[in-house]
Amino acid sequence: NYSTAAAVEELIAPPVQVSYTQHLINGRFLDAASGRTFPTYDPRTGDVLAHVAEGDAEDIDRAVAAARKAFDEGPWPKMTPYERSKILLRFADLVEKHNDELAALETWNCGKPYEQSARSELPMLARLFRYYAGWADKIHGLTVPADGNHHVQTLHEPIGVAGQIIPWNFPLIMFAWKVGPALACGNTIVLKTAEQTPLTALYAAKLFHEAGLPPGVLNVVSGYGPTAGAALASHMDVDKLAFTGSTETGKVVLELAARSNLKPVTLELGGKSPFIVCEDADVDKAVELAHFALFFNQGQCCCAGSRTYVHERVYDEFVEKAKARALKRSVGDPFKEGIEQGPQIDVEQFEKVLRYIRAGIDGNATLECGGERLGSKGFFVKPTVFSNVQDDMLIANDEIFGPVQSILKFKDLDEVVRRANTTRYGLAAGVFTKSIDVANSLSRALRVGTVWINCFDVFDAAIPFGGYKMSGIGREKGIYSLNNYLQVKAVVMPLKDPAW
Ligand code: TXE
Repeated sequence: NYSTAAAVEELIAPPVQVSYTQHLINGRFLDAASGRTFPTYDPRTGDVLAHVAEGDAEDIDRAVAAARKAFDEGPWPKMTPYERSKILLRFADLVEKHNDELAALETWNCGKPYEQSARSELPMLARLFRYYAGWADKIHGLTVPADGNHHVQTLHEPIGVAGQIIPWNFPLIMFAWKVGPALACGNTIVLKTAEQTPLTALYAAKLFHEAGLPPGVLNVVSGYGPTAGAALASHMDVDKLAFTGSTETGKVVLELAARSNLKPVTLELGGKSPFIVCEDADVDKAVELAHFALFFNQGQCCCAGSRTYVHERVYDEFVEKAKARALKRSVGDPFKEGIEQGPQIDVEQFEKVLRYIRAGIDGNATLECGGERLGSKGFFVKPTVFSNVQDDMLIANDEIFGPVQSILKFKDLDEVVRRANTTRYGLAAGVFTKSIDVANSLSRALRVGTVWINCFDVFDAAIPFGGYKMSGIGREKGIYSLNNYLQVKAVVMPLKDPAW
């Protein structure tokens, strides 16, 4: 059965202090220009964890000016790629040295299980920066065989000052996906963290300076979206914008970028990913993987497998076992060992999840288990499973971003492909089958940026990630992420008989 309410009410004191709450601009910690601060919370209780400098347009101006100067005059873009690579590697070493502190801070501010922060996400952070360190000295242009008597080459140059806006569900991993490629390519950065989770990026940016990053190369501003975020997206001196968050806000920042200086924008947005369990599936394994695909990180994943399509032949058995698995999920203080699920990030998300659960019940989906909060404080939600979900229900269409699994029944593969693709999103899909033919044909038919066959949430640094349709524009990670941070310059010169 569910963890008891006590598991979410008797809390462990986090084994870490909050060290940095000011903006990090030009290598120095600074108060907001306005002097204002805003609270950040412990999602286990809803209590204030710290007060953080509240950035607005003036702070963004200061940070962009520092990044501009560091790009135009500073050593960073002119350093040898090998020198840049060594700084990224030194940062990765410092991440390992401060693993437990950073992990505790991440869990405290974000609510994810400490085991997940410390044993999976922090090692991944170091790995991502080592991956990008490897790219720094392997970025080069081409010699182009153009018609005519010309020597033609392309130079791959850094794009300039990158503005980056990140969400709260994976604060440090999102920091890495954005900062890693931008720095490897020689850019400078102004990063705006999510207002819910400002703490770990400040800590990480401080470590970057310890690793030898010159001042002004990586500036971190805390603050809200419509003020600090919008100022960054519309800044005339920002050369590129990268954003991860909701589809609604993605449209807003794209418009701000277009209306200001037409800076190129990459977007990583919402999803409603299908997880397809075929008739040949080993049901026990499929249940476990589908459970992980949805409930991982409190269900707060853009690529969560939030439409579990199960073949009619195995449907009843699957539903029964999915319910049993959800009932066994351990929910509680994320600092406690063995806890699989902590609280949702904040009261808005918590209430949004409970509203969608209510919509599922009102829409006549069958509530198999869960359906309510756990305990009386903080933002814990019981793992929830709905069966008999129909494609036209709200819970089958909207991104819930919480621990709510929706199970739908299908009869044949053509039908499930059509239904899986009938969504405005196209981020990811899971397919569970023993047949290589089914795996091959479904992976080609699904209109999504990632297809995981018999696995899910595999996030290696080298694997590109991003969305089709309204799940986004562009790819992060892997070789594809470098293009987002490079300009291509063609240089053309006559081989003989110069015009002059
Ligand atoms: O997202 P926002 P929110 C989805 C998920 C969630 C919903 C709302 O469904 O329930 O979005 O979450 C900044 N100009 N995802 O409100 O608003 C904001 O400060 C510039 C999916 O947290 O998109 C934060 O830094 N920036 C997602 C970032 O945008 C603005 C992860 C994300 O916030 C801004 C998170 C503005 N006008 C939520 N308004 C994913 N793809 O993983 C806000 N921001």
